[in-house]
Amino acid sequence: MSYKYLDDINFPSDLRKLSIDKLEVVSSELREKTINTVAKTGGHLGAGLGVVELTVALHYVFNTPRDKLIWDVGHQTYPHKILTGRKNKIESLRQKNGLYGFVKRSESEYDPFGTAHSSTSISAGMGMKIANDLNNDNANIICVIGDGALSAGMAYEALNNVGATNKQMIVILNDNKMSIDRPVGAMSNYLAKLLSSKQYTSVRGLLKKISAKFPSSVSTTLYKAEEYSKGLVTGGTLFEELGFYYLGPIDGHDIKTLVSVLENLKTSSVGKPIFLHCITKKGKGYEPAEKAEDKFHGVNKFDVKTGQSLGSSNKKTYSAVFGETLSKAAESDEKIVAVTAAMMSGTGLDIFNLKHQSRLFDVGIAEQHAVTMAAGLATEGFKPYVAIYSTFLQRAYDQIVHDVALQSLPVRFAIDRAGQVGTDGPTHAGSYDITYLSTLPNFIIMAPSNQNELVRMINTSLLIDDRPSAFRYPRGTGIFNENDLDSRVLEIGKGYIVTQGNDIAILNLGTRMESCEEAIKLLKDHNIFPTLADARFAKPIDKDLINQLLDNHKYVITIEEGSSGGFGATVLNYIHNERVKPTSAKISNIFFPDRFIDHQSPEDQYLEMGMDAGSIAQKILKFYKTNVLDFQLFNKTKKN
Ligand SMILES: Cc1ncc(C[n+]2csc(CCOP(=O)(O)OP(=O)(O)O)c2C)c(N)n1
Repeated sequence: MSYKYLDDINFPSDLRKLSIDKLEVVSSELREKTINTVAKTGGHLGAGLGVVELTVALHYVFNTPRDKLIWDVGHQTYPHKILTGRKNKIESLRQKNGLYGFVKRSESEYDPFGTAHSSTSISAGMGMKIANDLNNDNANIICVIGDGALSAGMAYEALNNVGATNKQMIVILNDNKMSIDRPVGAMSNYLAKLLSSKQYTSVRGLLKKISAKFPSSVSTTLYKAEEYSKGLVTGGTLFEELGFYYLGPIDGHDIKTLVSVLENLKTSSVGKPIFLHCITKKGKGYEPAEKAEDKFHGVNKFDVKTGQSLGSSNKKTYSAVFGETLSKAAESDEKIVAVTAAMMSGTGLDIFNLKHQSRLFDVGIAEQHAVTMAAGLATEGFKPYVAIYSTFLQRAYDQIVHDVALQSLPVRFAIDRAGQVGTDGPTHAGSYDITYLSTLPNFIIMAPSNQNELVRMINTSLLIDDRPSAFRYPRGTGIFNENDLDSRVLEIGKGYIVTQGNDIAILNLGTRMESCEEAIKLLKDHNIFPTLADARFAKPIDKDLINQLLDNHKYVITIEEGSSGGFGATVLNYIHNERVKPTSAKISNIFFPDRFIDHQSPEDQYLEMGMDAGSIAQKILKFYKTNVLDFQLFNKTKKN
């Protein structure tokens, strides 16, 4: 596909050579390129389409990369990547060894701050602004944050700090009235009110209002730019009260307006932070996205003509099993309540919401608040289920420690996206929850090895009434045997032996179970028959089971989908510090390596980490070789 202007634009410097009247066409070409790319790669589409004009205008007006453009979340940056030296690699987006789906410093000098978790942009920008001031550097700092991301506490901490200074940095609110699901909260209501506000005024009225406040250079140019001033509100907004110069709302798809406003902001000195309110449309310019409920927030590969998704699986996801099971349990237990931090559909709680809307609480992107709010609910005898992705739960660690664990409150954590998550990469990997929860007194931590087990763990958590509990499960689908549904609760801290073998035992926690079973099949050919056990609990660990494995095997391997310091470490801690009886068994632990794993398919990630079936089998074979357990047996099988 060839593009009239985009073909010659590789960097913003190429864009800046064009006259302003070409930018509309550039924007539509950029939009088309973005759609065609995501149709092939899958990924985040709606957010990027909503900021096409803003992206063009920002790179046109500001001297990036010297001026620092900091995107919040970073899922909207595909158009930005195309304009900043990555056009020819854009179809490698989210693929192995390809471009990252969010912002990554090492990828480009146009990416001054890495991101994927939301609401960090203003804080990072403030840090850069302070550094610039200390260095006598007058580069501009521009942070672009969405209305969804503005629901997080961290954004308010930053606004509170920045607004009290005279630092002239620019915060652009990309207000598309969407988070992943519908946005929630008082700020969202406030922004809507602002938009429909009676404070809209004519250019003359506007000028009168602002001339007193703005230095003359801004007001004069504002006066000239009549087209963008129509919807401008000044004075009296919350953002002004916080110490910002508030400008807006303006149409974030009107490229000429955007360019003139940004030019003004670049050249004028207002001696204060600036808050520019842009109204945009998520999915803009692509009908299937505009019409879709989620505005094509995150999509699989799709057919550009129809917008139809290609290759999505019909198999049940772990999230859906969670949503269904909790919803069913809530039918007979009115104390069950569910909390999500802006991830209702992602966590499967949309299923719960269908039947129990009054007991579902979406707090916005506010993981910390979600956890402490759940703690409050628990004090009043409710059974709160906080469903948060492992990676986002990291935000709420102090709340977990101080508000939940320390008070031993029975908050139930449904930890989704545990383990590697594939193409979303290291910013989204659920690597640390076993580790950071295992060290907390009072916690019960479970990890199902399949979806049937997840059902049992949810049912078990219902009865854990005197302390916090968590169950963690991966992204995507898994083994679900509807005919074998067992809703019985589990005995706390008890695992079980899945297959009894000899010499070697694998003690598995979580959904590596499938790979372990596969490894055992591979080892059969070598006449090696390991025992396989399902630990079920990362805390409390099953000491009897561990003793049994140590006493009856020469080699015990633990395996878990998480970082060091997790389940394996707890087992070792028990063996070294608590178990009285010495053991001659060799013990090793398989867990995530001490590095971040790049985005690629989950299969490739587990292969890279040596956690796939072949690698597990190899590890066991190596043990046979190096430890000469039964050398003859090994040699014999090798010859065969
Ligand atoms: C701390 C954190 N929690 C949850 C998410 C998941 N998430 C990704 S984008 C998004 C919505 C962001 O909404 P907004 O900022 O308005 O951007 P839009 O997609 O509407 O452009 C959410 C909740 C995240 N990235 N970070």
